[in-house]
Amino acid sequence: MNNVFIGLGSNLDNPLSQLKAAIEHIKQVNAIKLVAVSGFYSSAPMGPQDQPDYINAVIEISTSLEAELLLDELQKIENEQGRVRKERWGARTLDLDILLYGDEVITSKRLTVPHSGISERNFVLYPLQDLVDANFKIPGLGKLGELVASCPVESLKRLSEN
Ligand code: A4P
Ligand code: MG
Repeated sequence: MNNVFIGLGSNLDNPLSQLKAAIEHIKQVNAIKLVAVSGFYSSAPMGPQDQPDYINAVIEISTSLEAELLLDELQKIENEQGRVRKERWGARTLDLDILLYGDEVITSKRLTVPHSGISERNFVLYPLQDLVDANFKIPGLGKLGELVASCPVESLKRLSEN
């Protein structure tokens, strides 16, 4: 079994419900066991500013699926929840990213793991910090605590609900 962290993001069609529905869908996949869910966070959009704020969270799962098969399952769920791919970094009902896949480094046509941009994204690092301690090592990037320390909070807020 592989320990995997998935980043969830949404900024359309009731983002909080989108994330909760995605977690339920992920739980229903046979080869996936849900281990933990971070808090839910809101933040201003990274990238184009003419789109609503995002809600983000990170979950930890345990899975026997190899990385590309896991990506297939996550993309099915994105599609079921009405995701239409248009503009890069544009608004979306659901984005599911494989942040970390055990301690593997993957660079294939379909996958870059650890997910590119982890170290600049407060909406990934802060939720991840809800699930693992500061000494947790991100392959190729160093300790989570150090990444968090050099990534400003800016508009990121933890929602009180949940
Ligand atoms: N892909 C490569 N590596 C991975 C991985 N580790 N996990 C490939 C998942 N997919 C990965 O993704 C395009 C392709 O990336 C996939 O087909 C897969 O083979 P996509 O989600 O269809 O395309 P995209 O949305 O244009 O790009 P991307 O990179 O997913 O967007 P981002 O970087 O996730 O940015 N602001 C805030 N505050 N919060 C957000 O969550 N998200 C975005 C989207 C922009 N601004 C945001 C947020
Ligand atoms: Mg994505």
